[in-house]
Amino acid sequence: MRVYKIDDYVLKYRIGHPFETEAVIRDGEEIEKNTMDYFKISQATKLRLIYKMNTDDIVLGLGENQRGINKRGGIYESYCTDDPNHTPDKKSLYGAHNFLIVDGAETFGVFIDYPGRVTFDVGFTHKDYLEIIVDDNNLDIYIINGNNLKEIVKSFLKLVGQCYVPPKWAFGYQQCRWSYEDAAEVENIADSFIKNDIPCDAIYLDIDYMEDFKDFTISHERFPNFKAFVEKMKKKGFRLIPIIDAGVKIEKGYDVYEEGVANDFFCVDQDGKPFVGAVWPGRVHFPDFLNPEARKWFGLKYKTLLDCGIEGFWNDMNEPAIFYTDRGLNKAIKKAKKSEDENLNIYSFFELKDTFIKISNNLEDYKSFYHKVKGELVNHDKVHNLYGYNMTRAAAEGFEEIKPNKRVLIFSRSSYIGMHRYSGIWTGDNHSWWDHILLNIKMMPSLNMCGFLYSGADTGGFNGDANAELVTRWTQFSIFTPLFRNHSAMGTRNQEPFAFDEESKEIMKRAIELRYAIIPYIYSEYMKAVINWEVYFAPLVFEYDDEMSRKTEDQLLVGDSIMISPIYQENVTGRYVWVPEDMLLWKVKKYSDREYEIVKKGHRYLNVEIKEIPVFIRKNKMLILGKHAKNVESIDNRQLDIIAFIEDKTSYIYYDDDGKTYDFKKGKYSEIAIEIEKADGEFKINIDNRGNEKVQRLNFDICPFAKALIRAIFLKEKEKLYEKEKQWNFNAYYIFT
Ligand code: MIG
Repeated sequence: MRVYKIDDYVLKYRIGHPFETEAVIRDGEEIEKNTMDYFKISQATKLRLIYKMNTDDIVLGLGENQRGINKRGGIYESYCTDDPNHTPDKKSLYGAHNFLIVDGAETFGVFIDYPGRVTFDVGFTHKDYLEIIVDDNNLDIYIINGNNLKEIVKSFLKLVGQCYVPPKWAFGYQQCRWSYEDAAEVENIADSFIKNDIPCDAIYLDIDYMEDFKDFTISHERFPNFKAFVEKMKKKGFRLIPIIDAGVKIEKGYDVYEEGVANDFFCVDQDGKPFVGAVWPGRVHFPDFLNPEARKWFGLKYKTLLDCGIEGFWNDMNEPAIFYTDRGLNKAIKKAKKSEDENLNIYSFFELKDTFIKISNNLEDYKSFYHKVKGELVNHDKVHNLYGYNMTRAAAEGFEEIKPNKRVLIFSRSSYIGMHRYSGIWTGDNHSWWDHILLNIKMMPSLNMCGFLYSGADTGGFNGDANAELVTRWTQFSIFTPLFRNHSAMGTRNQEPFAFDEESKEIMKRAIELRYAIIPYIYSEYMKAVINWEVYFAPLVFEYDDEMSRKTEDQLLVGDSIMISPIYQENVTGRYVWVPEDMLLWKVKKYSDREYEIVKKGHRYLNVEIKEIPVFIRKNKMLILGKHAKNVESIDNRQLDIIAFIEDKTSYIYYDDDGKTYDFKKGKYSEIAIEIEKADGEFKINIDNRGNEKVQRLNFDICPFAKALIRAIFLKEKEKLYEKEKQWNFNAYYIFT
């Protein structure tokens, strides 16, 4: 074991000769140390780390996983899996996010940087033991110290690098469905948004837009003159977002296939021949995304679509999902044939059935192909969790080359820590189940802690049929997730906001309008989180240290100013809420209606009618918002509103930038610093405008600890007078009585 000091808070323990995952972006200096902090370590064929937890410890993190925000009581396996049934017993989903934080007697974070299988037994086998089992003895372990959860997360995020930032329009509402089959149908969906006057920024193209499911092709039959269609749709206000799959169809004459074979860009089997698996198009080869040249080649392929005016993509099936291989299929067929004349009983029948079920995503298949890394063959199983990461990295690096300094929307299904620098993720094939709203709520902060800020679930649920109430309540939660996309599977009931009754449509429309109205806040908080190494979604325990807040699983802090308490149960008109400090409650039916209520710290049953979205503004915090428009680019932010809940003093930084480039990395962005102080019943407002040229007026709703609500208006009165001094570069002093 060799130990490296990354900084005062982070130590790296290197064991054996790990595969370079490129999850971490920082190096350290080797130091003299031969014991590991916190964990007992044992090495045999597998490596085990054991930590005895205290009764009151909570364990957070692990990104895309089942169960709670507090991961205690569960067992989780990092081995990226395409499993469309996210039931509570499942140990693996699509991502491998090996970072967790223990908070209690000791508070520390641990990141297991190993790209094969890792098991996290968080008090499952024995309630008091956290045991981490790694299938190998070559890995890096990072231990992150800090005084509190926020500090630990900050150190971790600095270690793994700055999160991806999509174009600003990608914070708008997005509509997807697997089976918007042709141009006419896509346009029809767009027109329905227009007709119903529901804001929307993007419509997705699922696998049907391709020709025979071949990547980087377009079906000319279903999408004649694709480029013109993309343009036409953009004029209407919608971007089209095509899907790209990992598998490349084996077909003579298909350029991607031909080039991949000619250049050895595909993963190989033990004989060195391109490995064959089957997915959508039937038999495919899998690009070897661990090979930088293959990555470059694949990344540049996105140009075909970028050249048609496409500005966003989603990368699917990149665990990689494998429907079958000849090996698995033949084995099952043989078994079936042999069983033909048998009298199958409970054991033999289920064995036969299992053989068929296990044809897909079979471990033996993952063990039977190889990557070429620096001239050496590496078994896929050992680096399995890096596949989706590197497919998506290929895309992002391609974009950077094809469209330098232009933000392109990209998110992936499979991921590993580090991929968050290149893209976002969506959480895969959930169900139209109420439980999956709750799972979505719990997953968001966990993903954020692992760096994945641009994320969201299929709103309304992917598999299965949804009813209006489910889609409504889910939409009312998703308005807060950076990626806000309604998506459903082929063959299920349609679930666009206008797919149900009039009343539900109206309610969803109001929710989506609220989303657009709070984009100033959402974007500002997202960007500040990115820049300052923070999370956008946090569990209450990040801010409040009372016992209830440590245990609250179904309320979240969104950015710095607000708390939400979504409804995730059917047929209810309210729920219990833990209010960790006095807050200002704004129950939104229509965001133009402003009625607030001060809610005292404590337990409370909150009525939440189907029309309502409760937004809690924290004490001494402000929520900034504007008005909705048909899409993000049409939003007029010359006037913004501020809802402030002030006991004594509060400040807020409103961030904005061009929304299109990465210039913010060079410090090119604007801020408006707003400070409100209450003294002797008067409010003093200070506004410092650092470069925002759009906003001309701020309206304040200030709620003090008094019964009466005071509405204050600050405006750029006498525009001309202040022009020379640069608007707002002065202190405004206003007294409200
Ligand atoms: O196995 O492309 O998660 O969002 O609609 C299904 C069809 C393949 C899985 C994705 C889903 C997408 C679907 N894909």
